[in-house]
This record gives sequence, structure tokens and C-alpha cells, in this order.
Amino acid sequence: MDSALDWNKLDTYAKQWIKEAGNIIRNSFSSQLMIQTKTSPDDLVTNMDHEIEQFFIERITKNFPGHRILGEEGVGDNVQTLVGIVWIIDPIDGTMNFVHQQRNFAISIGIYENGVGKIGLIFDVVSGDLYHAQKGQGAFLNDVSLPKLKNVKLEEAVIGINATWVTENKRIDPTKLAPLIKRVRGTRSYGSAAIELAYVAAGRLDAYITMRLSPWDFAAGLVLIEEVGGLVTTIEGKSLKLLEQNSVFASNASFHDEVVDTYVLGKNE
Ligand code: 2AM
Ligand code: CA
Repeated sequence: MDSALDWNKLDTYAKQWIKEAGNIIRNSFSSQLMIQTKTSPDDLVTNMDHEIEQFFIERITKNFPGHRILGEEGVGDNVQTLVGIVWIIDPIDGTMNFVHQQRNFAISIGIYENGVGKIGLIFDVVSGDLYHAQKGQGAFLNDVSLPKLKNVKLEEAVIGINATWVTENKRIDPTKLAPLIKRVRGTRSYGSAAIELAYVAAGRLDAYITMRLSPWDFAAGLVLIEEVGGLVTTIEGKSLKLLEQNSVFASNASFHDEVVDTYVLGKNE
């Protein structure tokens, strides 16, 4: 293992590349996009998703040979274990927003060492906001340090959730979360898991709930949220697995257990 690895250098490169990649995406708005569907009509991929993933792979392999890359579009390595340094990259998180709105999408990069999240970067490309954290050093929005999350009552919480999970779907009984939605102050849905996780870290959302995310959707957000004292687990309160799809419940620590116990596990009925 590369024991002398300079994490600050890694962080500096990753930040520089994420901003360069953001510029490439912004400059692409005026050119014709090639849009394809993947698993279903709502699962989109564009030539830019591929191009940006390739952009990172070229730079990482040149500057950090030996590091492995797990990317959404599968251009990187066939990552089966988390041994060593693994870059977990979503070149465009919120591809549907990218295609339909040209905003509210992000580049998400989590850098893990032996399965432990060391660096989390989420770049909201159009707003220009970079959310970043190194494990143990706090989280930041651009140059501003993000404070630890304050206690929030559920009645005063604003949570990110997509309406899919309270209508008929394959992953959760839609009646489970409906009472939670009634109880909280409000709900929002932005259509980019990375941005929603960054918002939890920044205290703009008090929680984010979704039933199906891939590692590249949450790898960076997990590092950011843990740095501000938030919790990120599956909806049943278990640890996330980094090599498979998970449900994700990211929230302010003050009501995390209460939501899992009352609304998901039905313990207090
Ligand atoms: P994407 O745009 O990178 O595909 C939308 O609600 C959020 O869920 C986005 O972050 C989107 O990521 C993610 N998402 C959409 N379809 C998904 C799928 N089939 N598996 C995992 N995550 C998905
Ligand atoms: Ca993506």
C-alpha cells in the first residue's frame, strides 16, 4: 500500500479536475446532446456522461497509477473489492435534470481507502458550488466551513424524497412513509441524489430518503454528511454497502433512529 500517499495533493488534483470537468459540461450546452436510455425510459445517459467519466479516468490513471476507478458508466475498472484506493465517480448525477433543465445536476467523487471514505466532492456544476470534505477535517461549501448539524424536531424538518416512494413501487410499501411526510414541515425533490446529500450536509435539507442508489450516487455525500455529524444508513438503519445498490436514509442525527423505528420498522405502533 502507498503509505506515503499525500491526501492533500490528491484533494487538490480532484478539485481542479472536477472544476475543469464542470467547464466542459457547461460549454456543451450549446451543442447537440446524444441521449440514450439504459435500463428504462427514465434511465438516461448522454455522450457527456461518457466523456466526463473518460476525462477523470485519463487523469487518474496518469497521475495515480494503482488507484482504481468505479464509475457509473463503467468505463473504469471492474471493481469487485475495496482494497486500496478507489475513486467512486458519478460523472453526471441527475442526468435527467441535465437533459431537461441544464441545471440541478452534479459531479460526485468519493475517494475511499480500504473501504473508508477519505475525500468527498460534490460539484453543482451550474451554480458553481463545490461541497468538499476530507475525513476528520470538516466539510466545506466553497471556502466556507459547514457547521455541525443542529438538533431538529421532525415537525420542523424539511426532507428530500421523491414521490415515487409514496406511490406504488417495487421497493417499499407506499403507505409506510406517507405518515412521515404528513408529520414533517415539508418535502422537496431535486432529482440529483448527490445534490440532495450535499444539501443535507449544508443543513438545507434535514434528511434525504431514497430506495435505490448506486455507490457513485452516495459515495461523496456520505463523507460530507459524516463530517457535519449527520448519519447515512440504509432505510433500515444498516451500514451502506459500497459495491451494490442500497436504500439510503441520510439525516440529521437527532431524529434518525426515530424515523427508522417508527416509520420503517414499525416498532412504536
Ligand atoms: P443519475 O442521474 O446519476 O442516474 C434521481 O432521483 C436520482 O436517483 C439521481 O441521483 C439518479 O442518478 C439516481 N438514479 C436514477 N436511476 C437510478 C437507478 N436505476 N439506480 C440507481 N440510482 C438511480
Ligand atoms: Ca450518473
